[in-house]
Amino acid sequence: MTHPAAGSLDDPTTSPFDVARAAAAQIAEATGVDRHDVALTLGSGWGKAADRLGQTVAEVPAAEIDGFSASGVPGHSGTLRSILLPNGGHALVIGARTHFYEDKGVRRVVHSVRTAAATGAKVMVLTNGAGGIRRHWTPGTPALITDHINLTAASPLEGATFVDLTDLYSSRLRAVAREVSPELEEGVYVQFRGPHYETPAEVRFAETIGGHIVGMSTALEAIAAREAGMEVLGLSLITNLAAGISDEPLSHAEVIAAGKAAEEPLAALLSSIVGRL
Ligand code: 8IG
Repeated sequence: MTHPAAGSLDDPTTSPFDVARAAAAQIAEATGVDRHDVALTLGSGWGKAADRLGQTVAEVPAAEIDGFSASGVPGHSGTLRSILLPNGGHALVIGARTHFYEDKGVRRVVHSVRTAAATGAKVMVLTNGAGGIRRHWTPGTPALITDHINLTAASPLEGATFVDLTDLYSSRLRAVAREVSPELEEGVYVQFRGPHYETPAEVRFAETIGGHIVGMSTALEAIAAREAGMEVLGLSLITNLAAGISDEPLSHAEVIAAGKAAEEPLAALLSSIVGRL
């Protein structure tokens, strides 16, 4: 079966939801799985969790699916995987994230989330590697996102689309995560545009306005997930203390190393959570 081209995300007269529907149809065809129940975007440090979730049914290079582009960040796999969960459900694992700082447009940033919704997913699990503001957080600490502050000055919503963001990071799903890991840290995620890390002054600002975690990805995706009617679970891996919180300068190598070291416990945490969704 072939699917009609839905048009380009770069064309403002094309509906991004039509492109997402076309992408979902392509995923169904490529994986043989008609509907997915839950979708997960795996950020830095979270990649290994995919292997723990269940049995991989199919893996597709994201670049073969409408609207996706090859990953621009080392440490992101660039594939979409369909996994059969032990409970019989189907998980779509998104290892390809487009960041706002890539300047490909916010439609591309949230295309994976809209596509996940179009595959039928009712729960969107968003994970990331991020900087930590709380002083007791050491690199490798996972944290539950309780809310966010979006400092990108952008929105994935187009036109007069007024979407309520109360309880965006679902209290039901947070309770599930805390059942699995009662001591799980938590905090408010502040999204900056990046790709530079913050200055120490910007980190003090983020703390003053109520933030605990600084990152470059998840807030815009969460908004699109809510618009699409999905329940959102957000998890950060604190790979580094935010700039100025410690005396250490930040390095991408440090971020990758902290992610690698945390892979095993994160995989165990995430698979336990997904098993209870
Ligand atoms: I990994 O310290 C990672 N991502 N904004 N700040 C921001 N994003 C990040 C950081 C950080 N670490």
